[in-house]
Amino acid sequence: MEIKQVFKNVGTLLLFLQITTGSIEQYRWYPGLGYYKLYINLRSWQEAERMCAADNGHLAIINSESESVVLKQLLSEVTVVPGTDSETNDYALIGFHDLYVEGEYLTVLGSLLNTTGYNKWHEGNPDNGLGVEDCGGIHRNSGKLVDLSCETIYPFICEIEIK
Ligand SMILES: [Ca+2]
Ligand SMILES: [Ca+2]
Repeated sequence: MEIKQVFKNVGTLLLFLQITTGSIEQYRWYPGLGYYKLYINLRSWQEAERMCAADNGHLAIINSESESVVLKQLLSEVTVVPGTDSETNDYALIGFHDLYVEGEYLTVLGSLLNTTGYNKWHEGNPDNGLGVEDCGGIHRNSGKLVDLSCETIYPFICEIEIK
């Protein structure tokens, strides 16, 4: 095989890997806010955060009303996420939790949730449902916050911040 052909094949392989592994190219840029990607692969919260970290990002943190609108918009583009049921389809995991102290909500970057600039809860939340809801999410219709089980698998939204 000619050397040129080898390089071409390596290039094609790299492109394939970028597409299949969820590279930054699949993130969407929103001016003034950052890069976001809705993963429709269903994951538990901690597994989802690991996948965002592998993209050099983190589970999305909402800092404003307009950022909540962006996340809502991403969700609205996938009306039914494959593998979800009528309940889990309503939510996507984002970057906050109360894993350390019940009722004390922290972002994945360690700040208190009520200092992020967006702290609107969806009706009936947080309710620490069944005593196990310590992981954060967003409701697809309201764009507001919910507490969810950390073990249940959901779609999730990663964010790469503007540097
Ligand atoms: Ca809780
Ligand atoms: Ca809840």
